[in-house]
Amino acid sequence: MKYSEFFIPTVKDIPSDAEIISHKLMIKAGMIKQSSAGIYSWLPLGFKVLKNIEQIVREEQNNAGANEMLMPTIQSSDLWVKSGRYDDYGKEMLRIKDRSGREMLYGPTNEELITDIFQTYITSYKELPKNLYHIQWKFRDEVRPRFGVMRGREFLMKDNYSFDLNEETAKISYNKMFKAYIKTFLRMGLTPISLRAETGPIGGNLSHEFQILANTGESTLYYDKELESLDPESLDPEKLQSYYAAVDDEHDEDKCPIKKEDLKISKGIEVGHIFYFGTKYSQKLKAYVQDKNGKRIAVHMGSYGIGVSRLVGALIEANHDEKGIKWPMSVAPFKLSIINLMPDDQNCTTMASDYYSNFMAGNIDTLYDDRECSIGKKLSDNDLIGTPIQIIIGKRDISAGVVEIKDRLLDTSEKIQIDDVKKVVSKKLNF
Ligand code: 5CA
Repeated sequence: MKYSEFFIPTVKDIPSDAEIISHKLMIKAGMIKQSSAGIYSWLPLGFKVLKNIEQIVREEQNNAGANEMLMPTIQSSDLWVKSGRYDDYGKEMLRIKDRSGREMLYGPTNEELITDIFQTYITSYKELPKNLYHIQWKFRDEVRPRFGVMRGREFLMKDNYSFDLNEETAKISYNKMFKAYIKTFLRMGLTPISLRAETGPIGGNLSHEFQILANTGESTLYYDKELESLDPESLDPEKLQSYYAAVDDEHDEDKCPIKKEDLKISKGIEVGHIFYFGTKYSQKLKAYVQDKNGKRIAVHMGSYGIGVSRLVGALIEANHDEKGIKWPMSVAPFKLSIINLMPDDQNCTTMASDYYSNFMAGNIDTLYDDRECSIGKKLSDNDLIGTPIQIIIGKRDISAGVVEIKDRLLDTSEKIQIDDVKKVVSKKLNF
């Protein structure tokens, strides 16, 4: 993509209600525009990151055997009345009437709808287990939407639902998802910390929350240091669940079961939450299957959520400096910027175009900064939007036979011989 053709409305003045760094940087980098409280338009740069995150989430769900589908955002109230949550959900639920006066709502989550789909088609234990998910917008009329996309009213969530014959197999499904979650966050270059959690309005008695470490996070976490060095190839959910981890109001120094030298204290942000709630919804919504003996029994269910749009903010909280965002390679909107400092100079432009076509041909998402603007603005914009690797092409460098390569993540800048540039950059990009 040529910068001159791309729409990145970077801005200098940040609205005063942007309190946290990710909110400020998302506005500054032209990623989002608020439409009304807690509701945002995703501008091209923000949308690219959202899609990259969504794709990692999708791949790990598919790897774990979950089926992708899509349920509507608008639901009828009927199933919610049956589950008993139509009243329980209170003001957080956005209620709408259609032209015939039927009560509808903008879904805050999908336990009811998916249970109804399940019971329509599945009647035998032979078809279990099943795991279904979608990545869809949700609406929760939060009392205080704040922190940009981190606590929105409209937000993108990946939610899936597992169906099993009994508690034992339901726990296998739960642990599969647990593992998929850790892998998902590790792929994004984050450090996930899993904690036992409250179940709240979703219900049930087994639940884990997934926080990621970020110095500017809202919660304070106390946890076993082992949780910081997980190997994605050998994750054992049972073992991970046995490590100590607690949020500050649950942590008691005197009762903490691990040695002081093994205890770490860091800030975190909740990005995922999983629940096992047994037959809570299947009983009320009649999701029964026949077991081996022909007896009809209610299926055991779990639900699993990842805040896809929240992750955009959380990733920035975990990866930024005073110049702007530092995207981990796996989610970066552009992996490489080619910055032509002198578009008027034939040598600079020939070289920049050559690198651009070379890396685009290699399927590297590249931003070619071909704008007619000051050198300072070019450099600061590319740092602000956080491109991990930047090739900086200037007239004086070319005369000296070199090109500058900046690594935004390692915070290094080196002058590389022109002939070596493609090799060095390809290595950094892993391609
Ligand atoms: N039905 C269950 C699991 S599918 C559920 O709704 N769980 S949840 O309420 O914990 O939400 C799942 C994830 O969505 C949270 O971990 C969080 O990352 C994200 N989330 C929840 N509320 C918001 C919000 N207001 N803004 C942005 N993300 C949110």
